[in-house]
Amino acid sequence: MSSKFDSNAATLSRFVMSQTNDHDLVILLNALAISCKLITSAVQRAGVAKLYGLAGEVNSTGDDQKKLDVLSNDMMINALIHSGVCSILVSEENEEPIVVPPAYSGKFCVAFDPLDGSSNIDCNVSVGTIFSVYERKPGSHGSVDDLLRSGAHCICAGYVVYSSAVELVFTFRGGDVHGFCLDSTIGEFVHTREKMMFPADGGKRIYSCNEGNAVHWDAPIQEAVEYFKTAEQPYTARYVGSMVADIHRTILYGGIYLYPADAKAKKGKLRLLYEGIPMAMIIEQAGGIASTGMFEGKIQRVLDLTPNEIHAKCPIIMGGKRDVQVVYDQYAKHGVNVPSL
Ligand code: AHM
Ligand code: MG
Repeated sequence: MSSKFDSNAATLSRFVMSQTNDHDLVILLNALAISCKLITSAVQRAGVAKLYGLAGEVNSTGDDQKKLDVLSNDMMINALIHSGVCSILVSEENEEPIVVPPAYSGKFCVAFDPLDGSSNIDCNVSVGTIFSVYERKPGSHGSVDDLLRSGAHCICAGYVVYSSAVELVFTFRGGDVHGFCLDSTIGEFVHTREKMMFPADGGKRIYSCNEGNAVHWDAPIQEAVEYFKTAEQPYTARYVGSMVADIHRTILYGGIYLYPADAKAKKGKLRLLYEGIPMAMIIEQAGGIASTGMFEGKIQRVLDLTPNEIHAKCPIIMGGKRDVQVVYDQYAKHGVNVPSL
């Protein structure tokens, strides 16, 4: 008999426990989920709680920090420290790594952007949280070296999109991508999407980028975007300006998301540890392509990059094979060696 009450709720914790025997990993994902529930509450109550606007600080990358950025960051740091399973945390909002006091220290190292899409906070447009998890190297007590490793070392990555619904998407290294919606009536993330994959036929023809930067792009990127607009089956443009929302739509509907390097930002805008690696792992495990486009003389896979510092940046070209191929074709026309997809 159908009922609005579920007597067998497939919660996130239950799912994680079914996937791993590592109890510390279960505790870690629980702490991440709790932080995201706290952030949900802050985002949803931002107006009444007077949380719009600037905090008066500038973050590690030189961006103005919003009050919600600071609060979300504190929520994540506190939850992760007290989980007892982390030794080092790096956040987009902190210049320096956060070393967990010995009394709480554990084996995981976590990188996160607590509230991605800051420019959208004050007008209630979707924002998100992004995280990636690493294990300490053998013998290490937890240092930035444990995080300054290629994406191949990332053991788990996820994001949460705070939107008309709140959805957490995550994957373990080498595994499927799963989605969980926050059911506010029980305060739990519930398993709603099994094995998320890019649409097999490429899906909707959507390109997503900040075209305000077009004059600074290299010729192949300009030509690819021109192709998207003039192709026999033209693409449509969608750009939220919150990476989490744009990537979530790209996985579900198809298309391509670009934040390329350009003449004024040679490494692009997005951060490798907080945005590039976690999103690349999710995109690839959902059947998509996560490329840098032209970066430091060649086209690279984001997951092959090794950050040289915790706030290192990287260009991003992520999407379905059909659409990333369009970008590669333009590079090939300019004589660049492109990987085969
Ligand atoms: P943030 O972490 O400071 O919010 O910056 C990251 C955001 C991404 O979510 C988004 O894709 C991009 O910056 C948008 O940048 P722009 O405003 O230059 O288009
Ligand atoms: Mg941010």
